Amino acid sequence: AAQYNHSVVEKKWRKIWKDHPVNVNDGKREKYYCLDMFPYPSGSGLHVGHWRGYVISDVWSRYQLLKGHYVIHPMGWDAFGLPAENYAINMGVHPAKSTEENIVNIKRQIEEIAAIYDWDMEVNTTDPDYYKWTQWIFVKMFKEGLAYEKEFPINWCPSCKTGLANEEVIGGECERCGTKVEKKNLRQWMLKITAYADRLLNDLDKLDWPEKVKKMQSEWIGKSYGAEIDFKIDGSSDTIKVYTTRPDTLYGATFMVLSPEHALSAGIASKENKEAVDKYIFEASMKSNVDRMQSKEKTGVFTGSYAINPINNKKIPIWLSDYVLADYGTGAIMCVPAHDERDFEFAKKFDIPIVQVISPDGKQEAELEQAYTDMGGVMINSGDWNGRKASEVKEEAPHIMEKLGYGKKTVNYKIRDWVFSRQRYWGEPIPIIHCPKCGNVPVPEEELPLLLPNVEKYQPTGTGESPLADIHDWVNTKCPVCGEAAKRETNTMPQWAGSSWYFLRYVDNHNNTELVSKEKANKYLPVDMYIGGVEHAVLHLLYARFYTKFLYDIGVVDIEEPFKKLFNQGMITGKNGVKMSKSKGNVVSPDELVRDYGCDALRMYELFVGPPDLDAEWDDRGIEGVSRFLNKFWNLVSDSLGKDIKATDEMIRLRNRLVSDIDHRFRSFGLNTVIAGFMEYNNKFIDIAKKEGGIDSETLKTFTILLAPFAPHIGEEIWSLLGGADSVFKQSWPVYDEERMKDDVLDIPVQINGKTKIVIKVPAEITKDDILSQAKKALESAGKLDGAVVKEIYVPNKIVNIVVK
Ligand code: ANZ
Ligand code: ZN
Repeated sequence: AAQYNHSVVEKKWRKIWKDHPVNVNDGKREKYYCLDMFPYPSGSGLHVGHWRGYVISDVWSRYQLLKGHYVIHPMGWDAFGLPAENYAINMGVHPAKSTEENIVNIKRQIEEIAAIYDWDMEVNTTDPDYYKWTQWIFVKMFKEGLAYEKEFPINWCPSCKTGLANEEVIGGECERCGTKVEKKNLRQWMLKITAYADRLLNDLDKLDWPEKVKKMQSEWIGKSYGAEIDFKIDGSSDTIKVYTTRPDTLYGATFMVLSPEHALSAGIASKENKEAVDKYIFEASMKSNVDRMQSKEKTGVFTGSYAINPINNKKIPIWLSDYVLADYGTGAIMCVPAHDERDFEFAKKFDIPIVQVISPDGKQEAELEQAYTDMGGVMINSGDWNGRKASEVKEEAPHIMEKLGYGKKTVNYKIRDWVFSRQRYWGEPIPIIHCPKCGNVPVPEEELPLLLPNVEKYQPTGTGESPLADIHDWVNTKCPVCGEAAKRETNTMPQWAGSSWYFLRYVDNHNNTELVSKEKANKYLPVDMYIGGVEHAVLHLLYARFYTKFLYDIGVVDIEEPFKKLFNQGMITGKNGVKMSKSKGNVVSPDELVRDYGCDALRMYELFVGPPDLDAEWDDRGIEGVSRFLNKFWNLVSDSLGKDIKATDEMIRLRNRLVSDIDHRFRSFGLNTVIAGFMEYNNKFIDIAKKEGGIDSETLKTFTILLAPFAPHIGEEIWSLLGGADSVFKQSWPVYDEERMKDDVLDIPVQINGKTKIVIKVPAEITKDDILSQAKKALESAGKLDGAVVKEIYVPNKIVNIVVK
């Protein structure tokens, strides 16, 4: 038989699929929406690591197709934002031009994967027909009071010369370029994501997502219950409000700390302490939040002033320290060194009294070695709370304080409103006009999109204003309300704006009058399976949930959650687990592998390298094994063709087991084990074919359908060789018959010295050892075995004969 020629076969099927797509919406089949996280079109091209996620989603999509679904499997481009702009600046070309070129290039490379993307659904976030709706959402949020302006110190990347959202600062560094983030006071546009904090938290329960990702989101939202307590300042009419999660420890509050930015900090110092306090405030302003949280050694300064602990009227010193953050809680804390680690450290360093108020057994410890942070225990040194359980007092204390008029129960969140403006060129212009008379006025909806104007210089200015500020005839406009001279907002949106809702647009991407029609939204949403990297756990995935909820609230969609199921694929790494990247010089290009082994072999190898959710080290040599398997299966089919082999029981049994095994492994997303299964079963069939001259065509067809999602080209080719009608992808996913998976049962006569004594039932595939021991046991329990056994004979499938003396 002819050797398998992947390049001829793959070319042939690419052409046929182009003319006859395999995934068509006939209006009858149930939809299945399988979404990839869309890429930003960088100039550096795809490597084998990028392939993995796309192969996983394609294999899954084709599986759903064979299961009878109409599969929505779109692709598009997240093309605004810093990467595209930085690339453009480095290469000296306009971002619009480089983005367009990059899209052409990356699309060509993605097509090499042979995925069933529906290119009619393609979206591009930089296309005015698309960003019209990104701007429209902003205008709607503005009208609902969810987009607002605020001046405050934000995270500033001095290298990217732009402000960053909290989510974009990782370990104190810019998520994009790794530069240390600074603070800068800037006027910003904010989105009130905090208004959705509770819904974003509660609805996590509804999602079939990896627990790890849900946990990260819930910690990011960071809901906690506690109390706000007012402390009077001694000799002043001012009070300091603190937020605490441990109101039960109030008797142990032996000092207070304000954040250096607290409204009272600058004025609270006594004469003698003023200079030191001012110096401390200045130094703190130069540090980022993360630096402050992580700094090893506690720093601080005494203000010289005192507060009154409201529960026992004791005078306690007020300090400033940068371990208290300005923008969490109230920016001021009561310090209980006996029960909080940070406070303990601080008290030790500055020699402040430590009063234990909870102990495991109600007894005072001689001296605490470290803070006792356990919630369990009994109150001590706490007036009439003594002897009670701390957990009870914790619940009750806020109500007592409320009655006495110095505290109340509160809820707090870690999540902050979203800093939504960027001082960069390559983004959606924020559609707001600043009118001296009317204030901030949105661009009228019918005038959207507000086009990003062409500029000569798109490099960041570093002044805190975007390059758009220099285009005077664009900036100067008329107020849409009063008609007077007014100025356009010159900040642009962050990259996340376009990616927060793109999955809604795919299903109705040509709609000129609506973001998405209700009809299509209800038919095709939500996303059933979302596949992408785990690095988006709190950024994109949280923003997309927020946008979806907002669009639900204003009646655009009827879903409250965008992504039912989420799968995070592991990374492909170079040698020794190093991330594959151009800068590391360890990139493996798919091109030669496709040329030498074919697209099918590379697709399968991408999955065979390991469990899809774990990182896997790439080694080119492994692809040989997959390629060998494909050739062996090809040869098995070739050798069986035209022989009209009748299915034996053994073939039928193995076929049913194959279907069952593959289906179970598929369903649990064990894609690497599916491929291992193909290899095992193929070898078993090859052994049978040696005996029987080949394998029956129904079995081979079944195998081919199972294989096709992984190796679509060879799947189609073999399907047509086997005389299958239409495309292999128009078939249905095979089902198995539990009964026919079982071994046949045989009645075997058991003889002693040639005379039949009993008959036993055994499976057809029983081994010689097993049947002999079963036969002897059966004889014994029937009391028929006496004398010493001298010989044991098994004639397969026929008879057992035991010779005794
Ligand atoms: C007294 C106390 C006693 C506290 C104790 C803890 C243990 P979470 O759970 O993260 O919400 N805190 C409050 N505002 C702060 C700020 N702006 N910067 C730094 N720390 C702040 O943490 C709440 C606890 O963190 C609060 O409860 C407060 O310390 C501190 F045995 O108050 B606690
Ligand atoms: Zn006006």
